Order: sequence, then C-alpha cells, then structure tokens
Amino acid sequence: MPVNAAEFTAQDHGYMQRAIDIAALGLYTTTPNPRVGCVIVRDGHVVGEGWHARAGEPHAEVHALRQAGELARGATAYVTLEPCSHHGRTPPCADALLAAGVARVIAAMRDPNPLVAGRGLARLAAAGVAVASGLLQAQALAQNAGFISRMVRQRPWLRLKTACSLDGRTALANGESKWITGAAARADVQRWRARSCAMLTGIGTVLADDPQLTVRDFPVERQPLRVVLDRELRTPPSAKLLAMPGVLLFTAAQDATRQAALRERGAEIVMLPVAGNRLPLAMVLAALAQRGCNEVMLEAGATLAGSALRAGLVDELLLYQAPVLLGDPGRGVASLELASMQDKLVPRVIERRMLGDDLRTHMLFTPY
Ligand code: AOF
Ligand code: ZN
Repeated sequence: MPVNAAEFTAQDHGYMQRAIDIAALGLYTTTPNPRVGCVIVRDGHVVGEGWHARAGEPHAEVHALRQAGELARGATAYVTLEPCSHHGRTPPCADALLAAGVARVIAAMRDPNPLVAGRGLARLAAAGVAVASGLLQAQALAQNAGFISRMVRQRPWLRLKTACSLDGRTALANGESKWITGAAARADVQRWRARSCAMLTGIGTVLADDPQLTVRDFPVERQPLRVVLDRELRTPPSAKLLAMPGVLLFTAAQDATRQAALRERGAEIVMLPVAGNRLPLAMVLAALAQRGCNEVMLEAGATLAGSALRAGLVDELLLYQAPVLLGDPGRGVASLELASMQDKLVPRVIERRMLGDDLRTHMLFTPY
C-alpha cells in the first residue's frame, strides 16, 4: 500500500525526477493522453527508461520494460503516473510490470482516469509488488494539469495568454496592436501554443486581427485545433484562419448559406444556445473536453478574456509585459467591470521571467 512520502530516499527522488524529465519529451505529442515517464532501476543502476510519445503507441512502462529486458526482474519502476489497469488502445501496464517480475513500483500520482483510478496500483499490490504513490506529486500534477482537468472536471485546463504594455494596454484606441512585445516573448508564445490541444478566440479578434492561430517557427507534428466563438457567424470565408484545416466555429446562427460557405472552407460548425447574448463558455469547454482537449489556450480580446475570467473559467494566466507606454485610451487586458475592490481577481504568481526586454508573469487561478 502507498507508503509515507517521508520514506522516499534521495535516490528515489532522483530517479523520479528523471522520469518526470523524460515524460516532458512528450509535451507536444501525447494528447489526448497524459505525458508519462518511467525509469527502471536495479541494484542502483538504471536498466530501462521510457516515455509515452503518442496516443496509440506503447505507454512509458512498455518502452522502459523493453529496454530492461530480463533485468526488470526484482527491479523498482518509477512512473510519473499510476500504471494503467485497463485495455485502451494498448494493454494494461500493470500486467506488463507483473509479467516482467518488477518487485516495486513507485508512482508520482494516481491516474485520475476513471478507467484506472487506483486499480493499477491495487492490482500490483494484490500480486505482492511493493507499491507507493505521491513521490514528486506536485511536479506530476503540473505536467498533466490538462489531462487531470479533463478527467476530473470534464473540461480542459484553460490558459489565458495576453500581451500588454507597461500600462496594461493591448492595443491602441484605433485597434493597432502589432507588435507590443519582442521576438523572444513571441517565440515563447509559440511554444505554449504548440503544447495546447486547442487555441480559443472570439470573433472580435478574428475580425480585428485576422489571426492564423497556428504554431509557427517551431517544429510540430500536430497543430492545435483552432476554435472561434462566433455567435452570429461573422467569420469571413476569406479569414486566414481557414487557410489550414482544423477550425471549429461555435455559433448560434442558423444561417444556412453562411454555414455552407464556411463548411466549404473546411470549418466545422457547432451550434450552441445563447445565454444572455453570449455563447455559454462552459459548454464550449465541455464540448472541447469531449473531443479530447486537455489544454486550451485562450488568446482573445478584453471582452472574451473578461467573460472567461469573471466566469471563473481561467485556470492559468500568462502575461507578457513590454517596457513601453501606450497611454489612454487604449484597450485593456480584460473587461471585468468590478464594482468593488473586494472583487478584484488575484491569481497566484508562480514565476516572473525576462524574455528579451519583456517580462513574463506566470500565474495560476487554479492550483495544479
Ligand atoms: C500508463 N502509462 O505511459 C500512459 C498512461 O488508450 P491507451 O491504451 O493509450 O490508454 C490511455 C490511458 O492510459 C490514459 O487515458 C491514461 O489513463 C493512461 N495513460 N498510463 O500507465 C502511460 N500514457
Ligand atoms: Zn499504461
């Protein structure tokens, strides 16, 4: 049964850290699956390592066991996620670890997937394997915040990204917004896009900026789904967004001609009811979770960013601030229309970092 965290040794910590580091190699590719790493150690030597690369391909444990071969017998396996117990696209890792004769399994966290949820470790323990969970759990939770969110809350992890001036402006009054931040900050944004399952924006941004919302200047084997909240279906069929497939438009507009023109351009259209003049963002997120989206990145103007924040749906906030002054009256990060100082939103700052001349503040509304 799970042992006390205090019983883990420095060696245990080191091997689990290695497992987390190699799990990160799957950062951009495992979706909808979690990022998982596995290190197998026997007599103080690493005899096998593996990480999950893509859904449908072997899990981390299977790669590590293949490398270890006979040396897995009597060894300890460090896994960043509880070994699975179910037949999914691949057979159960708990069975593979048992068949290989592993003596001890340490997981960083339990698998929140209801198909597993403790059964993987229970099966191992029932067969006489020493099992423990919770080693470097905080890091494991952070690495898979999106997968966990989808499993536990049936909605993706929502990360809002915004770039502004020293005085919190995202554009001039005339709408001009290119470019406030520098090259290093913009390259950083591309990496966050690349790990996302979907990019979410509003029709306001599509009409004002005609963005592509794709990952550029960074090698990716999959592009995030691009999603627009477009209540009245005003996305022009000529929008740059539609130059590549993989666009989802949420709308309440029945207009068959416009729908046909956008479908012609490859967009998928999903009808939603309107709630108080707005598309219900919670339903949009639920629909994205159903499609297997773990991490969704919101890049939008003050209106949509504001509604997401006010609805309490933003889990993480990335704010890139350039050392420039744009002055009033420009556009702000999010319209919140707060009546009282008591209502102010106070995310927890987890890191501040310079990117070129810009400052990136990384904040959480939801703890990992
Ligand atoms: C593990 N090790 O490396 C991963 C696990 O469809 P499948 O067979 O790929 O199963 C996907 C589920 O397996 C996923 O939802 C999660 O619960 C677990 N992922 N488990 O033991 C791994 N990637
Ligand atoms: Zn597995």
